[in-house]
Amino acid sequence: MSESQQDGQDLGNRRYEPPEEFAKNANVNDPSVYDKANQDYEAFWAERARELHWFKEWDQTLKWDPPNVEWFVGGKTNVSYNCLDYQVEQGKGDKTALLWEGDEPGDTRTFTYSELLTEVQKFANVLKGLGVRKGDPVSIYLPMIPEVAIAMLACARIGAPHSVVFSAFSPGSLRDRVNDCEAKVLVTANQAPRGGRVSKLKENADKALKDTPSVENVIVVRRLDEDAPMTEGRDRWWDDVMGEADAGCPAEEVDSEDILYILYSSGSTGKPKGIVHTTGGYLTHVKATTKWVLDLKDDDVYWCTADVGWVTGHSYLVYGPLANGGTTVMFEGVPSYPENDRWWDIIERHKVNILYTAPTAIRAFMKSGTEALEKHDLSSLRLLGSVGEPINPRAWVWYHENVGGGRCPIVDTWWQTETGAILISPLPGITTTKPGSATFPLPGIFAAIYDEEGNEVEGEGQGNLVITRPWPGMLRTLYKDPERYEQTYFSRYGKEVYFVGDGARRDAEGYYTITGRVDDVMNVSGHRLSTMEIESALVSHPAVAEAAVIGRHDEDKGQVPFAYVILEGNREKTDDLMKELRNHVGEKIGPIAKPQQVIAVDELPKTRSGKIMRRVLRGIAEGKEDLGDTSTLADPSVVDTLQEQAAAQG
Ligand code: 7RM
Repeated sequence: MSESQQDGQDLGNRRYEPPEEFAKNANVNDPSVYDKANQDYEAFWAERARELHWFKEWDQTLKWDPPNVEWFVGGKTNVSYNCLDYQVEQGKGDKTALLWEGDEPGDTRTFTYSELLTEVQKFANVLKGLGVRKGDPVSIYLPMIPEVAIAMLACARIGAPHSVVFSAFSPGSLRDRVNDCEAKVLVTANQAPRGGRVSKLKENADKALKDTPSVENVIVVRRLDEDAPMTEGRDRWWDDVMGEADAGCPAEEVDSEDILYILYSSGSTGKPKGIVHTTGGYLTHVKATTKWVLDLKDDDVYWCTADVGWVTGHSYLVYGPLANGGTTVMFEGVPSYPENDRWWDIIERHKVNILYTAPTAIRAFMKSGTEALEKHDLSSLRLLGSVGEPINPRAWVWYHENVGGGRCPIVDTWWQTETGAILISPLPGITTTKPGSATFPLPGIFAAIYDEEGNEVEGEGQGNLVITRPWPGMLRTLYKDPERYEQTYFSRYGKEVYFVGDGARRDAEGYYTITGRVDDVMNVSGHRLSTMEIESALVSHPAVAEAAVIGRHDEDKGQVPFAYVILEGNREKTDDLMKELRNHVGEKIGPIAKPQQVIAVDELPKTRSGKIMRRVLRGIAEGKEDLGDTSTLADPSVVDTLQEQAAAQG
């Protein structure tokens, strides 16, 4: 066994106890919470729900008519009220709710809870003035600026479901999402600065608006003092309508099961799925997990780096922290602008205590070394979070040592757009963590592993991850498509069991490790192999910064593993190294997993949320000319570069 292998294995086998001081002060530090929730999970969630403000209490905690679920049935509440009015009532009016940092360093705006409440009420009145009523979807196509949170909360205030569309999505993606929910109003901005470059957002919106017959009005935020093409009678500037708006708009008393938002999530094929989240259960789950997992406290400055266009931005940048009366940081820019120490500069200047980010970002930092970090005082940090994809042990340990200074627990949080909030994760004051493992289902969450036939895998083992009982934050349906909802999530193992679509492994101590999407499973000569497993074998080699593996069609074996790697900065792309990497995988997993070919590339085709688009890699590996729709890639031009590099090494 080589040194690097031992290293990789050691890392995954390490254990990290919650530091004593941390555990003592943690929001949750009594392990009996697991037993209590196990005994009566409805009562457990009802207790969490009581931490919200309700206009009227519910009559029934849970109504489970598989696959349809309702939580806190008959209860009346309002998300905007909970995030704002309720906080002000508790004396937090002058506390900073939102701390915004713009693309240029030091360009900041802050909103206290009272100020945010005023803006939200005004915008709620603007929407009402445009004829938006309870139940009418509103599309929001805004970058990371305070107005996006204001618009979301204003929708919630009047019971209008919002549909936030990621601002870097193309006009075509925006058009499809607006048309699917038939929004009457679109909220957008003239421009969106990011990384020193400016995108003309309104021009994109206008391209989409050529073909969105439902839209009657467009509100345009003036980000940067520039003009934009405005269509008379349809488009109005945000500042103009806000200037005329009344500052009083009481929150609508909505039903617990009224829709809070629709968030489109691209499935592996065709039409995006409109994931529907409702009010009472969602906020209960999001509020509780922000407090329990992210350990948010009153005096914390909390930074979730996700874009509001993704579910993490909805649940853990906006709703979770505000429902807990916290201070949430929103950053408009990118890690590399103006210098590659921007994040560390933000943490130092704003004294950030909790950082919640994605492994892809951590690996990028890892690749460029620790110099940028060392320039800054990161001692304010006390907890680190990870979300979005499996975090390999080496990145985990790097994050722990270099960002967390060895003192901060890491919560590796597993969840999905569909689950609304975190389901599997450590509780940082209780759980002993192992790098690479999301550890255990949270209290009140019932996960299991099933084999192909639907038998439960007991104890140590591997298979398909499922959730066997409903949870408050779960999606309620796919917008206007209940059949697809049932088909996608509740047909694989029947109507009562939620099929996650991820594989998982459980060790002898019950720790869960997510092994990746089961749709990325390949079958090599009848052997099941996870692409992610091969990827983690590759990234455990010190020469590899990042890896993506696909199953390439093969006449003989059905499929063969084919790997793309990004090398660590100082490594050269030699044939010997490629051979060494193939052997490394062979030794780590077994000869069957050895990639037929390893290609070194400069970049991988990623969506804007950092997920690798394997479909494109498969096409390139199979020499296809037509790679399908690549418009949702963060940078569609990587495709050409990849094709060149593949041809050169093929
Ligand atoms: C929150 C989010 C969901 C998919 C999910 C997994 C993967 C997310 C983790 C993870 C391993 C994690 N929503 N995933 N978190 N895999 N460990 N901690 O990302 O809908 O965009 O994606 O992401 O495959 O099914 S999402």
